[in-house]
Amino acid sequence: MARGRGAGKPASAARDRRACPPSHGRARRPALSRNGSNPLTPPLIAVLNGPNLNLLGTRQPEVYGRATLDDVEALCAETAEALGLAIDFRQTNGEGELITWVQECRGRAAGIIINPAGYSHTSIALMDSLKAVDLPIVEVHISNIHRREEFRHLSYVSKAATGVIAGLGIQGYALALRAMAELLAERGEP
Ligand code: CA2
Repeated sequence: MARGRGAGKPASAARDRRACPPSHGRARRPALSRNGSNPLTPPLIAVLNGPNLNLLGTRQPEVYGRATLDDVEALCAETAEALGLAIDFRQTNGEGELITWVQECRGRAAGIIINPAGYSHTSIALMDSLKAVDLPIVEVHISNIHRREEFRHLSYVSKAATGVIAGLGIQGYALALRAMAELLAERGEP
């Protein structure tokens, strides 16, 4: 079974790292109906994290802060619950795996929040996959990529994103979930 962050480690009982899992999965996984097909089921938001974000909190605290990716996941889970959303939070170091997860969101998730990390600045393939899903997409960067090295100023992913949040630390993820709730409401989704 493909698994995201924590490969080889037991996954948290409450949160599965696989985005948009198949509907025959374990009981505690969020149900997969999207777009209000079942108004009692919270819309599922895939929160996808790219390479090296598993290292958060271990190095470069002056750039990325001291929070770990587990802290980010807990923040997202708490925020999503308050907003009536379900999340599927994952991290991968692989470009192909990230693209596969994006593709799997089609017809299963109501929206995508993505911190593509280094692939933001390099991956036309990831951009293409995001353009193909036809879902609201919020791109998040913990740091303000525009105040950093020039090579970080261009994000191909931004060309596919509905909106971008950068430079607000891990609170950017919570803000992205709030923005997603608004985007879904505008679309008439629960
Ligand atoms: O600011 C962000 O969220 C970034 O997406 C983070 C990426 C970077 O390549 C982007 O330009 C901006 C880097 C993620 C790796 O994070 C680390 C954290 C701690 C130690 C080492 C890497």
